[in-house]
Amino acid sequence: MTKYDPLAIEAKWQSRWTQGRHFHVEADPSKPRYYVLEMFPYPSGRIHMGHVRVYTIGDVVARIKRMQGLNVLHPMGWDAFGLPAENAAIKRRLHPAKWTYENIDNMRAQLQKMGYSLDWERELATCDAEYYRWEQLFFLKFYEKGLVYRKNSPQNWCPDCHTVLANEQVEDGKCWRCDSEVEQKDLEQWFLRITAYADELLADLETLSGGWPERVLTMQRNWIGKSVGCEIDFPLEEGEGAVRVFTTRQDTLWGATFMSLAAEHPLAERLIKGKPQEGETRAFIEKIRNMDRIKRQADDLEKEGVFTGSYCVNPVTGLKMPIYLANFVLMGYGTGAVMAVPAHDQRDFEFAQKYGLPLKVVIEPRGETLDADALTAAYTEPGLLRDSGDFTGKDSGDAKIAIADWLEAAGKGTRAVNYRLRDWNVSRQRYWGAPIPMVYCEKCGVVPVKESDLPVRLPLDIQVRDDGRSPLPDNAAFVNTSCPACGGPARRETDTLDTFFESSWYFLRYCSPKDDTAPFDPEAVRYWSPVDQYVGGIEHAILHLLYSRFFVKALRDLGYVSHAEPFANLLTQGMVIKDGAKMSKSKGNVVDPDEMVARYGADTVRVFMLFAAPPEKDLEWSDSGIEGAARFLSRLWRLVTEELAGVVAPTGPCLAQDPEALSPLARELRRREHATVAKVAKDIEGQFQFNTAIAAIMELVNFLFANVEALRAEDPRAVSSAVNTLLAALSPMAPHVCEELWEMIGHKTLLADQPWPAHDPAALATDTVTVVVQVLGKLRGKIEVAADADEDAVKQAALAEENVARHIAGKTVRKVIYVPGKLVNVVVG
Ligand code: ANZ
Ligand code: ZN
Repeated sequence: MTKYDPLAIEAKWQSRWTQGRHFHVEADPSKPRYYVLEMFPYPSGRIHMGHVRVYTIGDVVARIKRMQGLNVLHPMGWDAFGLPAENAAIKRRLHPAKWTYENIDNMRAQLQKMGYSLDWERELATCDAEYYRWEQLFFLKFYEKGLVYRKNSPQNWCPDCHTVLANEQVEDGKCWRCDSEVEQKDLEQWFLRITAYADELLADLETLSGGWPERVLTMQRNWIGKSVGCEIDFPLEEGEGAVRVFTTRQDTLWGATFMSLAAEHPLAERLIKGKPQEGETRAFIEKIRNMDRIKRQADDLEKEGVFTGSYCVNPVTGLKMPIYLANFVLMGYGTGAVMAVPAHDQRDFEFAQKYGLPLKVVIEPRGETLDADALTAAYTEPGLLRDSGDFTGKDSGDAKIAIADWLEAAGKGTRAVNYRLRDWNVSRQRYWGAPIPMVYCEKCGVVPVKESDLPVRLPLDIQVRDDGRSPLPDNAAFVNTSCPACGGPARRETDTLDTFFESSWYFLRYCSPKDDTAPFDPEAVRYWSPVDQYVGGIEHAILHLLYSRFFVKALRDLGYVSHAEPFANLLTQGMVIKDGAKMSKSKGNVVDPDEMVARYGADTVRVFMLFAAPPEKDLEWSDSGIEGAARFLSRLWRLVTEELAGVVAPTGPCLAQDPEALSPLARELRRREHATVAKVAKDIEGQFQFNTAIAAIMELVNFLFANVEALRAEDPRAVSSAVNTLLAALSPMAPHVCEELWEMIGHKTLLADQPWPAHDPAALATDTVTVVVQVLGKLRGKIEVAADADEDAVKQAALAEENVARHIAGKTVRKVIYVPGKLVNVVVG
């Protein structure tokens, strides 16, 4: 008997798998494929338990699919650009490149120790020019197509990170990375026109339903935020022109009593000029401009505004409406103007209360009368229209449609759709990113770099600055270039691309990662795409997933790919927590994977992670839990190498055995063996219930232990089959120990190459009944069938019975009659 020595075993199998290029795959259209991908890690320095969890989940899926005969792509790489590298570099006085590549080496070694069945030959790092040159090409192609443009606009600016942030990267007015208060700053920036795809990004969420968590679909829907309504003109009281509003509630038009504009509204200047309150108004505009967008949108924002001194006219009631500037109206949404309906909109209600503006009720609950003076809050529910001209008495839902029709016919307004989604600002004022391939020429203006001049390499001979500012603008060798159009002196763009640019297409690059003539081989992408199973954190539910979806659609329209959605199925795993909180250095509750692997072995860590919680739930780290997993694997080891030594032969899993020839105990073992395989496959497939799958395997181990003496004596073949099956079924979760035991019982081929055990459904039945078989009324045999076996299965078994078969040989079966649970009569002639 040898001792279970996980570290020795794991090193041995990891090197065999690598040497045999075991998990390397090639596209092969003659084979069905399966692409399983976990979100690639940021090379922060060390693998943490969160990584271990997500990569273990993906690995089990990869291994089981491989055993089920699919050609499985399971790659790994590094999301290697980004701020933390730069910040860490500043702190440690290291070059970001050195820091990043060293981290990659460390983390690769850590991942390899986990025994993941990855095709390491496809490894990529997004900070390599061989990678980012292709996204520079995409940038140029997008530019040609009008999907990239440059714009000066107020941006979210993080003073500590010295860079702009996308809206998605601002959380509660704070930087998602460093928690600093975000400021507003006017800057020239590059944008990707993701809004051109708003409709398709929204519509195609339907096609993902079922494959993606409903929660993520809802978050994406809300983020895209489609609003359907009308644009309506309110003529100015003085002079030409009108204020155009966007409203989703045209049914409340008769109740609009004042107008609220964004402080940045282009009409503001004209409306306030020369009015007595001009000074006060200007001061207000200044104050609002400096507030950040996120705060202006918050529900609990104290509503504030100023009267411009000007009026407009309600186009249906003729009411003279004072025009205000209001802090909650944003210039970037709709038209930057809101027809205020204080009786039916809560923000307008609060505003009206504060500034003593009139309320007019135009919607009432059926059968009730609302008194404007008695309202304590806006009535925002549907109801019946009142005091609304020809539409009075109509249901508000119907009135929306009727009023939109009427406005269009009367030329007073048009139907309009608005999206909350904004174009994606991809400019970052940081060093460690992919250079944006554009130059500025004094003569020609903005000029794209020639495709043949790609990549624009990020210069590595730089000194990181202590204040975090990018060294690129001071790097003359990088900045000074010649204009691709006129050849005259020009300056390079020194902003770099948002790192979400890299992660928006890496899953395509994995299909042919070494291609140096194209971003990817279209044939390979066609074969492997879309990713069948994507696994990653819910924190990427909006950003990364939306950008990737957009990229695939944009690349499709450029002719690069032929599919429309990158990820067919998505699993969002929960966090790993300890003492009720997410593991983090600041909380001091970090458990280091390396330490755990050194103490227990990777198989134990894997089994614990999979067993402790279903994947979408948070996983609470527990020392007793990992001890339990370790005990289970030791028990399995002892069972095979000691208790059943000499009994188990390399028979293969789910051995075909005649149940009648087995003892009752062996028959029960056989039933459990088949039931375990069926359950493991079913629990993992689609459901990812690794915990119940492992529990089923544990039960089988317990049953073998409990009956070991009797089983040894009675039926070694049944025992062999059960143990072979057990190892095959557990191998996706605990691959090393299973390979080792598999080899020890005498197999010459790797377990990783075994087909998934095919269980016999008939073997699952708990009770069997004896059915007599007659041929032309004469008893010719008896068969044992499952009590709940279906008629066809029983008839087939009857015809196949040895003696019966002899009696019908050479004759034509005219009819087979089945009396359930009792008798089969075969009529021949
Ligand atoms: C009149 C009205 C009456 C409105 C009512 C609502 C309720 P969503 O669904 O988010 O698209 N709005 C329009 N542009 C705005 C802007 N730039 N800043 C702030 N608010 C703006 O919301 C559409 C509603 O938000 C519009 O419909 C408008 O107010 C307001 F009983 O118009 B509503
Ligand atoms: Zn030029």
